[in-house]
Amino acid sequence: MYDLLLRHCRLLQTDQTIAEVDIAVEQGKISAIAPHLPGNAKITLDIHKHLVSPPFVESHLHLDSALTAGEPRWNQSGTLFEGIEIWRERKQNLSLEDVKQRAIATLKQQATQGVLFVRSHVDVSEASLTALQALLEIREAVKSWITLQIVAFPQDGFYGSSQTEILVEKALDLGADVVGGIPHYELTREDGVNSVHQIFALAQKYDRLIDIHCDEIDDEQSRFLEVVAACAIRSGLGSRVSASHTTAFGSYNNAYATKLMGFLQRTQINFIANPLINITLQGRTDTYPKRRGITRVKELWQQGLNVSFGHDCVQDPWYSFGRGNMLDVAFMGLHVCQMTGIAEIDACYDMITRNGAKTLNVEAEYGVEIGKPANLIVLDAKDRYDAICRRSTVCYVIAQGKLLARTEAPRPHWYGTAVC
Ligand code: 17E
Ligand code: FE2
Repeated sequence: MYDLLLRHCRLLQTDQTIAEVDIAVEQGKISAIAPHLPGNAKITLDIHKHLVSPPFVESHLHLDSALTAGEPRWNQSGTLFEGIEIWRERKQNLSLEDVKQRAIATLKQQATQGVLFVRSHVDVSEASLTALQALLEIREAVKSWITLQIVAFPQDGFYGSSQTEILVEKALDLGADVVGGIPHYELTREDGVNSVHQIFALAQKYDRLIDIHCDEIDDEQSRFLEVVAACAIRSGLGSRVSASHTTAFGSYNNAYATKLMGFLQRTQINFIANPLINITLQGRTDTYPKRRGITRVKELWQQGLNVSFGHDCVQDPWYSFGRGNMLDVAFMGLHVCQMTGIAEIDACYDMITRNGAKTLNVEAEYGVEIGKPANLIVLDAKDRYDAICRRSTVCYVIAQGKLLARTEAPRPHWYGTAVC
């Protein structure tokens, strides 16, 4: 007797082919997958040939600032830098309860829409480390249904104050999973370069992953990605390193970009693009033509580098919109990056699922395969293209073998007259 049996699934398998199968779950794990499984289960669901997929992976989010749009004021210029200033005001009156309540609301919203793995940056620029404490508690409180990774992120700069470097290290001591940074926002280029070296040293000392906000600016002279690449090559940390945003890469001249691409291929580092946010924040100093302000997603993907898409913001000082839906992210990503060929559309789906799992280093527990934890979602869709095209409803979310959320797909009733 199975704990849970899903009948008539269209399963997106690890090799990306789709198979019509039944899926059985026992003790939180996937115990059988076959075209027709005999036997009974405590709970049986008829999936009606809907798409069954591994869950969405949110590889880049800021949970500490989520759901604060308009507090204390609206971002009028729409720039990254005004966002940082507004957040600096807002974060002066954070409490544990305030952060926890907004973070949990955001995680529930995401999980309901099929996200079961999240990497969140948390600002560690304030001496109290309130936001970090809140997210450490939340990571523990949600672990039976969502895997949360926390990045120690010094929003005001690694050298933003004389204390910040120490605060980043303290955050790692307290249990942050990932070391973060923001080299393009340091006072000088030299500070930016030094911060990257320091981030790698801390990652090695504490045995943590690295995820750097890198070159999130339209300045074609912002070249910290090459520093990250050099450190990754020399340290051998490679796949444990992520470069987030890298929007300046979209503005580099092709001669430099081509050389850099060759170096990047030697690194195995992961790239995270945030299309909803960067199409909105970047290009603000341009008149016309106005840049798209996104990294070279298509070319990185064509070169075989691992790229994922993140949401980045849910209603915060940088971006007042966002409902935590990863299909919205993929939809914007394929527009902004012009990835409209069918293989490219499928790749954009991979960027919100398995590529993100690779970035988070959770591949061992990710994927709908026998023996793995039963984390999966059922979409009101036939395939990856259909899911993105219609931003399909995630009808069932199964987390660690248990039904976590159910949403009915909208079924409009037509009362107009028939046309023919
Ligand atoms: N902070 C930052 O430096 N960049 C961003 N895109 C957000 C916060 C959302
Ligand atoms: Fe970010």
